[in-house]
Parts: sequence; C-alpha cells; structure tokens
Amino acid sequence: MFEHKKDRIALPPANARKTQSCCHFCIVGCGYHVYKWPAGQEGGLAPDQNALGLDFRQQLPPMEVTMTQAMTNVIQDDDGSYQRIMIVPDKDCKVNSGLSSTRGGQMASIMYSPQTPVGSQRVKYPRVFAGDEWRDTSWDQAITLYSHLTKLILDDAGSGQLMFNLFDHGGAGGGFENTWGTGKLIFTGLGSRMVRIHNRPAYNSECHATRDMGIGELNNSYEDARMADCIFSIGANAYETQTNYFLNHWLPGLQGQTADRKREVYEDGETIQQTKIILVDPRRSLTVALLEQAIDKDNILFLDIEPGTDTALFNGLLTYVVEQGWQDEDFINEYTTGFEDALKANRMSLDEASRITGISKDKLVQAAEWAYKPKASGHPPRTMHGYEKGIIWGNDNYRIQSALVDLVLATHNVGRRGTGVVRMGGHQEGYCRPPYPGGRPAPYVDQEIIGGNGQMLTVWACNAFQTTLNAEQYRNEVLRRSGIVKQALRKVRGAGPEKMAEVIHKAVKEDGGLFVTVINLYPTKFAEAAHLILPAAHTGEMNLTSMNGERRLRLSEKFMAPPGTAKPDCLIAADMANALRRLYEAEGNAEMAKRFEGFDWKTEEDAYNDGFRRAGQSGAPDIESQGGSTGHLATYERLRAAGNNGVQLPVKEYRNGQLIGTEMLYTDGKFDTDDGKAHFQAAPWNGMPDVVEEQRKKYRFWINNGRTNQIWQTAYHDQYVEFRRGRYPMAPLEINPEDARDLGIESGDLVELFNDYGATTAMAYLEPDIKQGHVFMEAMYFNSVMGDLVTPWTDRNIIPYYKGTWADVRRVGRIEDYADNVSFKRRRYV
Ligand SMILES: Nc1nc2c(c(=O)[nH]1)N[C@H]1C(S)=C(S)[C@@H](COP(=O)(O)OP(=O)(O)OC[C@H]3O[C@@H](n4cnc5c(=O)[nH]c(N)nc54)[C@H](O)[C@@H]3O)O[C@H]1N2
Ligand SMILES: Nc1nc2c(c(=O)[nH]1)N[C@H]1C(S)=C(S)[C@@H](COP(=O)(O)OP(=O)(O)OC[C@H]3O[C@@H](n4cnc5c(=O)[nH]c(N)nc54)[C@H](O)[C@@H]3O)O[C@H]1N2
Ligand code: SF4
Ligand SMILES: [Mo]
Repeated sequence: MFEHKKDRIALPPANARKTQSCCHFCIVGCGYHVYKWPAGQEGGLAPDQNALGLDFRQQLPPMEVTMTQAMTNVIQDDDGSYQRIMIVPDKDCKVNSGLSSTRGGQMASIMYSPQTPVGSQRVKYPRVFAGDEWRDTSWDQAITLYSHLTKLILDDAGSGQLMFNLFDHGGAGGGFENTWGTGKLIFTGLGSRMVRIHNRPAYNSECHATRDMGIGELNNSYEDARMADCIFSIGANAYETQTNYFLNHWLPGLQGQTADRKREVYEDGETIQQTKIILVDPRRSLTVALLEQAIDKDNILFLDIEPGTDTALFNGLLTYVVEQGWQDEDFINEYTTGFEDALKANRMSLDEASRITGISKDKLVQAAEWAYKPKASGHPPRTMHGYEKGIIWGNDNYRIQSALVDLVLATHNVGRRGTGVVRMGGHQEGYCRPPYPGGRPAPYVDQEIIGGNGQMLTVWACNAFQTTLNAEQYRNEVLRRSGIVKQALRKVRGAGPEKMAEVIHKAVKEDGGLFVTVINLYPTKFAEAAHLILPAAHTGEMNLTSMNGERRLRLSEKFMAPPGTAKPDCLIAADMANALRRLYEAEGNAEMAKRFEGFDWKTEEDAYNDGFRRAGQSGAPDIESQGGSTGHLATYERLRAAGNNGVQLPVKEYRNGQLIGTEMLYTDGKFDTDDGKAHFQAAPWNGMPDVVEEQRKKYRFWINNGRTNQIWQTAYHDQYVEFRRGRYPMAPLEINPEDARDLGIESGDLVELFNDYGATTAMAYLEPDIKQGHVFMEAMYFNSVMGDLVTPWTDRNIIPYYKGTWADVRRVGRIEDYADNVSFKRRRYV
C-alpha cells in the first residue's frame, strides 16, 4: 500500500504524535522516542517542519541524531489507516544519552506491519489444533477450552498436574503488569508450584547466594561504573550484551573522562585515578578485544580463566587480600557476620589458585592490587563487580556467588559510590507476584515432564525447546506426549470446547498425554507441540512498565494496536481466571470461585494498579515485589511525566511533581537479612560436577556458548529479518584454526556437535582468539540448539550449568548458498 521509502527516510511532520518507550530488548532499557503520523504525510527539512526540531537543510554535526531505515516502518492501525512510525534514541535519557544498538535500533522494523516479512509471521487470532490442522478461533472458544480442561484436571488430580513455563522479567514478554497477572492466576488462583522460569527448569532465583547473604543483585547505579577506581567484570561480555551501559558508562571512566564526577563523590584527599578494568572470561571476548583498542593498555587486565574455576579465583584473591591486611576490619566487625569461618573455609594459596584457574600468579597479584590494595591516599579502592551468565550459568551458581560476595564484603565494595556487586543483567526486570507456593529447592519441572508427570503445560512468553538444558530429551518427550493428545483430537468432530476438553482430559489422564498451550507473538518451535496458541501483544501494543539494571522504572507507552485480536498477557490471564471463577460459581463452589476473584481488569493499567501499586505495598507482606512500601506513588500518569528517566526503585517520595528514587542500596550498612547484617558464607572450591566431568573426559571440545551482538535471544524476531538471518543462516560456531585444520573444517562449513546427551549443527567460523580445545557457539538459535548438548546437572537450587559441557565436532559438509552469502571477516579488532 504505502511503500516503505528506500531512497530516503521520511521525517515526522511537526505535529506527529510523540510518545516514550524504553527498548524492550536488554536489561539496559535505553530510552527511545516514538513518532507516529499518517503514512501519506512527511515532515519538512526546516526545524519547524519536522517533529525532531532539527535543521536538515544543512549537514548536522556528528552524532547529532542517530536515524536509520531500520528505525522506521509503516504500520496499520485498528481503523485500517496506514501510519508511519519512527523510533529513535532519546538524547536526554540518562541511560543511553542518545545511543542505540544494533538490536534496539531496529525496534520499528519488528513492530507489526502486515506488509513486512516479520509482521506477516505474527499470530493474529487464537489458534486451536483440530487434529490435523490449525484453525483460527475466537477468544471465547479458546478460553472456554482452556478453562474447562484446567478445571477438569484441577478437580480430578490437583494443581500438581498444571505445569507452566513462565517468564519472570520485564521488557517485551514481561513487565510488572504481566508478571502480576500471570502470578495471581497461577499462584493465588490455581495454586500450582509446578512452574519453571523462562530460562531455567524450576522456580528459583539466579542469585540465591547473594540474596541469602543479604545483598540484592541490583544494588548500584550505572553511574557508579563512571566513579569506580576499578571495574571487575566476571563472565560478562558487556559490549555485546549490555551495549549502551558499556559504551555510555564504562568507557568514559576507562578513558579518563570522569575525574570531575569522582572529585564530587570521593572523600577529601582521596586519590583520583583513571578507572581500570579486570575481565574474567575463558575467551577473549569482543569486549576484551574492543577495550584493548579503546583504552590504555596499562588499564586493562584480562584473566583468561579455565572454564568453571571462578570459585578458586575468588578464594585465592580473598586469602591473599587478608594476608596483605587489605580487608576493611571496621566494616566487617560492625556490619557483617561469619567472616572468620568463611575465611577458613575458602582459604586457598595464590599458587593453588593459579594452578586451578590457569591464570599466572603475577596476574593474580596484579588483579588483587588494582581491585583491593589501598590507594596512595590510604583509601581502599572503589571496585565495582559486575557479573553475568559466565558464572550465573557456571559451575555451581550458589558456590561461585558465595565466594564472590565474600570477597566483596571483606573489602567493603558494596554500599559505597563507585562500588557494587551486581548482575549485569539479561532482560529488564518487572517482578511482582504473590509468593510462590512451593519450597526450596523447587521441583525440577523439566524432569517432572520427562518423567511423565503433568497433564497440561502452558508455555508463556518463552521457548524452552531452544533454551533449556538437556533440550533434546525434553523436546522429544514433550512432542511424544503432546502427540498422544493430537491423536485423540483427530477423532473429535462437531464438538464444542467443552466436549473437546473431555476428550483431552481422557488422553492426558489415562494415556500419558500432555496438553500444550503456547502464549506468544509467533508460532515458535515450541508451538510444534501445541494444541492451543494464544496471541499476545507486546511493548508498544500495550502500556508496559519495567525497570532496568539500576532499578530505573519507566512506562513504555502504547502507540499502536496489536495485530488481529492479540491481547496483553495480563488480560489473557484475567480472561482465564474470570472463566474459571464463573465455572466454579455455576456449580456453587464459592471457595474455589473466590480464588479467582479480583481480575475485573479492563486495561493493563488496572493490572499494574492491582499488583505493583496496591499489592506491592508493605501492607501486604505476602507479595514479592520490587515496588516496596512506596510503589503506590508511581502512577502511570506520574511515570509518563517522568519520561525516559523514570525513577530508580524504591521510590522514596513524590515531591514537587517529581518521583524521588534511590541511586544506591545499602549505603546505611543495613542489609536484607533478619539481623540486618551481611552474612559471609563458606564457599570452598569444589571441583567439577561428576556428570559434567564425565563429558569432559570423553569429548574433545569445551562447548562455550552465549550471545552475539546482532541476535536477540531465540531470534524470535530476527529469524524473519533478512539483515539478521542473512548474516547468520545458522548458529555461528567459533573454532580455533589449528583445531579446524585438524578436522578438515573451513569457515562456512556445517559441523555437527555431539555428546551423550544430544547433537546439533552449527556453521564454523575460524577464529584464532578461541583457544584450542574450546569452541564458542551462539546459544538458543532457531535452527541449531546448543542446549541439546547441555547435561541435566544443576546446582542445589536447580540452577543449570549451561556454560559447561563437552562434545565432539565433525564436519558435515557445506551449503554453498549459506557460505557464499555471509562474511567471515573477523569480528574482533586486531
Ligand atoms: N545453552 C544456553 N542456554 C541458555 C542460555 C545460555 O546462555 N546458554 N541462557 C539462558 C537465558 S539467560 C535465557 S534469558 C533464556 C531465554 O529463553 P527464552 O525465554 O525461552 O527465550 P526468548 O527468546 O527470550 O523467549 C521469549 C519468547 O516470548 C515471545 N514474546 C516476546 N514478547 C512477548 C510478549 O509480550 N508476550 C508473549 N506472550 N510472548 C512474547 C517471543 O516470541 C519468544 O518466543 O535462555 C537460557 N538458555
Ligand atoms: N546481543 C544480545 N544481548 C543480550 C542478549 C541477547 O540475546 N543478545 N540476551 C540478554 C540476556 S537474557 C542475558 S541473560 C544477557 C547475558 O549476558 P552475558 O552473560 O554477558 O552473555 P553470555 O554470552 O551468555 O556469556 C558471557 C560470557 O561468559 C563467558 N564464560 C563462559 N564460561 C565461563 C566461566 O566458566 N567463567 C567465566 N568467568 N566466564 C565464562 C563466555 O565466554 C561469555 O563471553 O545478555 C542480554 N543481552
Ligand atoms: S543496549 Fe539493550 S536496551 Fe539499549 S538499545 Fe541495545 S538492546 Fe536496547
Ligand atoms: Mo537471560
């Protein structure tokens, strides 16, 4: 209809509608502005003729604005009219200061448009599997089927048969509205504890250890990286995965541009020095490679650790620091418990730490001096510790984090500006749910399903077929069991949803079947197992609140209609709850009906007010929320006024028309424990888990895996975007050239990876920075699932070791069309 302009970018006219949004991809939550106007119009070049207020008649200064084709699109509104949208980064947002990334910069392109390839893939109406084909259906029919079957199972077998794969985050496929809506349905209403989180096979925390020790994992501000003497980055590849946090807040200090700010914050007489950085990663990541170009070589220390040995590193450092007397005795005595015991348990000489981690003793000493040796002025250095999936999905999550936080506590690197021990983060956060009805450890839900347990599985805004551990076995079992229901459905004709529910109930109860519902934007790989698909709306198609890695709460405003009859997840949950309430009311079961009360929401704002604002207050201690006791102050209206800078949680007060937030936690020395003190925890080095060790002994390559700048997660949008899929037709696998030569592998070859748990394929990229015996594979890709190789081993809290498995690699062959059309230029600076 309206051509997307290819030769130039259509400017928003001066009267274009302007709203705020934060990027819904990663934790950083960069601020963007959305412009929207009728597709037939175009703004002019003069500053008063376009909504950006810029003078395009002459060359703009460098970096004045970032604007690309990918930041624009033509969409169709509910009334059928065509509208242009432009989504550009916000210069006044403190998070990104006008920077975009290759992911956030394409937001406009992935919004629903009937005329783009990605748009045409969206699920527009509920779909029900009729035995041999998918049929679009009404919400009424779909929810009737879902609620009838749920009730049959709940009444007959109990909530333990209702399984869920459930997001727990902010951003798209999340948000305070949606975590609340789903949590209220599943925990309060259904009372199920058989829930796994989107990225792990049980209902648990990525940070049990640090929380047990009294320290929440997002305890500083992005600005603290600018004020640090030293940044200690552990198992995180910030340039590719938290891009604008890295570019906008790490680089300035590392390049010596933040002395003024340090002077404001530091104590009188305290030495001001350029920020240094220590990076711990078995692989020379792109972050390391970039930093070696961008900053003074004397300020970067790269510790290329043996995989899975981080606990030994922290214990070696702790022991050495105390030998040198660099610990903060006053802080330890007044604000912590358990120091002596932990020190004894964790004790490890630098020689031994060096032997285990493969890092030379010189480098260990250097790291200790940078991070913990008192400065010339006698003040302890301010060291910020940022960690992410290299240790969260590492060799014993609980043990590694305990060892890290012990080191941090001993040196008082929390609660002071310029310090912190923080997750770098994945998605934005947006957690607000009634308490989980199960204990700890929570059930290992994947194994329950593999073992034949569970009659119904609802997969909400996630896709474990591509992202779980032991994925091949999991997929096979889910597909097999869902096939039993499909067989039964083939025999049903002329039946309404009530009758269908009865047939399904028999198949799941008596024949070992599993009924699968997928709630998503797209028909994902998991939908191959589904019987019901419910179409969701995402950021931009609904109002959504979430907070970023420095607890900055923002409202992303709705600016367009979702496709077809798609709905916000919280309202889908409400539909389910209301249907169940009516069913119980109809049979006079007031007690059960009551459990599904309180879902009379018309909009997502109602869900937000019911959850984050009302239930999140301290008056309701049974609620887990990041809102705290003052969450009610943060109304949609006030958040709209707060713009892309929002407010950092917890909110302190609302004063003079502004929400006042909190920049740093624990500045008062009070920690989140019963006695208010931070608790050291014993964390002796414990070697490799046996299950993993077995694969290591049998197979040649360590299959390191993780993320790549251009690809977001399972590539749920990216697989339909030519620019992305064209670049990576299959998951890239970096392999050392010597190893490749030995196996007859060249760049562009397809290779098979296999071990005792499964097999998958990838495309080889020869890369000298990958050590021999290691490879690095894009995890979670849509056509090559690394998780097939991951062992089912977990730590005591059911946290996986995704980063730790071994496999063999074999050349399969070559698809010339793939190989000819992609670039094999090295991605690292040399
Ligand atoms: N081997 C290995 N495995 C890993 C990891 C690893 O490092 N290595 N990392 C783990 C980590 S950290 C993560 S986060 C997981 C990711 O695992 P998943 O959460 O399973 O993957 P995503 O692609 O983020 O899934 C999001 C899904 O939600 C859909 N979606 C998007 N927006 C919405 C919405 O608003 N509503 C609804 N209903 N659906 C929506 C998308 O289409 C997509 O299918 O993978 C984990 N698995
Ligand atoms: N471009 C992009 N950005 C993203 C995402 C995305 O899909 N694409 N996803 C988002 C999400 S949900 C998440 S959770 C984050 C993840 O963000 P990160 O954790 O930064 O990303 P990963 O690539 O999973 O892993 C980081 C590093 O861990 C290293 N590593 C592996 N084993 C070990 C080990 O034993 N010890 C140490 N110290 N390091 C090890 C790997 O070499 C890798 O460089 O990224 C977020 N940002
Ligand atoms: S850094 Fe993260 S939040 Fe910012 S634009 Fe990129 S993907 Fe979006
Ligand atoms: Mo994640």
